[in-house]
Amino acid sequence: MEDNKKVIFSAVQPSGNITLGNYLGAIKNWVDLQNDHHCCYSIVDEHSITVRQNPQELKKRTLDLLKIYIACGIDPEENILFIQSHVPAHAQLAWVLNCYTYTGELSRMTQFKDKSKKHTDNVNAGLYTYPVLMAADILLYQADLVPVGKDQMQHIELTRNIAQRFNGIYGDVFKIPEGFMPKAGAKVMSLAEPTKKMSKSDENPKAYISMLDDFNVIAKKIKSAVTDSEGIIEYRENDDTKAGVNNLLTIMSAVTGRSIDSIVAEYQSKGYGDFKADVAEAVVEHIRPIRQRYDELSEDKAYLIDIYTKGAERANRIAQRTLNKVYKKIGFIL
Ligand code: AQP
Repeated sequence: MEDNKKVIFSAVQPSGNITLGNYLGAIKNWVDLQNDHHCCYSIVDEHSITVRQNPQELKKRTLDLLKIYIACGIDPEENILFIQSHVPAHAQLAWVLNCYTYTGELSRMTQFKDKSKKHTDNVNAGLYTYPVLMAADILLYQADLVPVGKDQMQHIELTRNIAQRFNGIYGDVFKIPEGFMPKAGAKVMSLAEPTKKMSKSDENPKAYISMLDDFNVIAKKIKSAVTDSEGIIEYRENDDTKAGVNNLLTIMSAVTGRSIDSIVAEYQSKGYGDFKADVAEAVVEHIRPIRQRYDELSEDKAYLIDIYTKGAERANRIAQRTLNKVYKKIGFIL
C-alpha cells in the first residue's frame, strides 16, 4: 500500500448467527477504523468448518455476514470485504506456517481446549491448527493491527511468535502485527452463564443475542439474563457473583457510549427489573437501523455477488504477493 496508512485485518467465522459479542467486540470497531486505515475484513468460512456445519446454512450465514458487515457501516468500496475460501493463499500459507509452529504452542491455546471439550466427538486436526490458519490470514496482508475481542488475544500472540520465528530464519518477510481491543464491550459474556463468553455456537439460544433475533426475542433474553440475588447494580471486576450485572453494564455502556460509572449512578436506587428493561431497549434501538439496512441488502443478491467478487480479486492480488515471497524464501520454484 503506497501511503503510510496502517493495514488492518480482521474476520468473523460464519459459524452461527452473529452475536452482539461479535458486533461489540469486533465489527463495531472496524467501522470506526475504516477511515484512517487500509482494512481487509474477511468472512472466514475455512475456520468455521473446524466444527461441523450444515452446508446450506453455511452458505446462508456467509452471505448474512457480508450483509451485516455492510449494514453495520463498513464501506465495501473503501475496504476489502472478501470470503476466505475465495483466496487460496490462506490455506497455502497456513500449510507452510504449520511447519514453523510447535505442537506444544498449539496445545496451550485456550480456544482449542474449550472447543475440544465441547465437541468431544470431533476433535479434528483443523481445530488444533486453527490458530495457524489465523496467522496466515493476518500475515498475508502484512497487517499492522488486528482488532479483536479479548478471547482472541492468545492467537495474536502466537501469530507474532510464528512471524518472528520465520523472519528470524529468512529475513523480514512478515510485518509483525499487533492485536488491539476496544475499551467498551471488549468481552461480552453469556446471558445464561455470565462467567463464559457469549458465543454464536452456544447450544442454548438464551445465552446469546443474535444480531438477527426479533426485537421482542432480544428484549426477552436480556430480561431473563442471569444476575444475582444481591439486587445491587454496581460493577465489580473479578467478582463472579457480579458477572451477570457486570455484563449488562458493559453492554449498556457499549451501545450507548456512556461510561459504566454514569450508568451505575443512574441506577443506584433502582432494581434489576428496571435496569434490564432499559438495557433491552438500548440494545434494540442500537440494532434497529442495522437491521433495516440488512433487510434492504437481502433484496439485492447481485450487489452482494459483485462485492465479494471484487473483494476476492483485490485480496488475491495482495495475498499472492506475500505467498510468492514466502515460497521464494523457503526454496519453492515459482
Ligand atoms: N463474546 C465476545 N465478546 C467480544 N468479542 C467477541 N468475539 C467473539 N465473541 C466475543 C470477537 O468476534 C470476532 C470474531 O470471532 P470469530 O467468529 O472468528 O470466532 P470466535 O471468537 O470463536 O467467536 P464465537 O462467537 O465464539 O464463535 P464460535 O461460537 O463459532 O466459536 C473476534 O474478533 C472475537 O474476538
